[in-house]
This record gives sequence, C-alpha cells and structure tokens, in this order.
Amino acid sequence: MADFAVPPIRPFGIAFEASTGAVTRAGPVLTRKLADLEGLFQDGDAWQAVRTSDEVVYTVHSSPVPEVPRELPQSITTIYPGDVAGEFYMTKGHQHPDPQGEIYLGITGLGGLLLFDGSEYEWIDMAPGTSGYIPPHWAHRSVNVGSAEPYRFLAVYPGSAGHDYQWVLDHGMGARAKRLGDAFELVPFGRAPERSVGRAVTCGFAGM
Ligand code: S6P
Ligand code: ZN
Repeated sequence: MADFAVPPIRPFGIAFEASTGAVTRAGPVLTRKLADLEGLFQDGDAWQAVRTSDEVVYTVHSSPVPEVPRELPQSITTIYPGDVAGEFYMTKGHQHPDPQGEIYLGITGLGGLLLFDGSEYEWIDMAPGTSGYIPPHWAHRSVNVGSAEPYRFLAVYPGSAGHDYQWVLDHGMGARAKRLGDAFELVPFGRAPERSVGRAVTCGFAGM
C-alpha cells in the first residue's frame, strides 16, 4: 500500500477520480467496516447483529501529503448508502487535538456535515460543489443521508491538526441523522452522554 511522502515535498498535481474516490498520486487508503464503528450507533443491539457482515461503511483515500506541521494533507472520503436501525452510515467523527480549521468540498452524492462544540451542534447540507467549513474546536462527522449513491467529498486539513476519536465517544456529536420516510431528520442525543443543546431539524433533499 502507498504511504505518505517524506518532506521536503516538491509541488505536484493530484487527480481525484470522482467515480471511485481514488487519488493519483496515491497515499494511504483506509477502509472502515461496520465492525470498526463500535459505540457509535445509538442502537447497539442492531449494530451487534450486523457487525460481522463485512460491509464497508466508508473509505478514505489520501494523497501522499503527510500529516506533519506546515503541510496540507488531502483525502477523499466515500460513505456508502446504508443505515443501522434507521441511523445513516457515517464517519466515526473526531476533534482536532491541535484546534485548527478544515475545509470539505462535496464531489458526488448527498450528505451532511455534523459539527459539535460540546454543547451545540450545527448541520451543513452537502452536495456536489458545496464547501463546508469546519472552524477550530468543532468536532465533525460526515453522513450519507440516504441517497442511493455514495456520498463523496474532498477534505483539506492542516497536517499538525491530529485526530481525537475518543472525544466523540465521550461527548457524542449533539445529534444523530436518522431516516424519516424518503428524507432524514436530526435527532438530538437523548441520554447521557448524549445530552446537548441543539435543534431538532427536519431536513431532506427533493427527489431522494
Ligand atoms: C480529516 C478529515 C477527514 C476524515 C474522514 C474520515 O481531518 O476530517 O479526512 O478523517 O472523513 O472521518 P473520521 O472521523 O473517521 O476520521
Ligand atoms: Zn478533521
């Protein structure tokens, strides 16, 4: 498997393959299956029942730009359609331990960017061409909100930001994106540690 490059890095172009999420030049590729998402879906029994299914929930194709200070790594995340007991497939979600901003750009499919600062959450509808801004100190998770096609986006982030996944397990993400007919709804976390101040918003994309 390809690895990150070692600085100093000379300028180079990166091709993004919109139909697969692959990048050229290629760096590491991460695959997250249902079994890798322990403790994240609200219905733990439903997750237990499907955890061995070997189903891929999302992939992350990175360029060779390394996660080190002063570099700007890029990656393409692809979240496949699906849900666990009505809660849509999503990324694990994380905080940046070194609080720095990040930019997402929707490429294919329809999704959402859920942000949580520990007390309030925000939601950004993501579609091809939509750029979502993640300010410092906001944990972030991406969701495929139920369209039949994969939701795919580009992420660009400071190489020194880091990834804290335990923060999300400890604090939650403020809300959950769940199926509501042909659309979706955001349901605030309802029990400790799921408590939060947030908005119960019903959202949806026409034609889904
Ligand atoms: C990195 C950026 C994304 C995510 C990717 C997977 O800062 O936010 O590349 O790593 O979408 O999400 P997660 O929560 O599993 O890292
Ligand atoms: Zn991030």
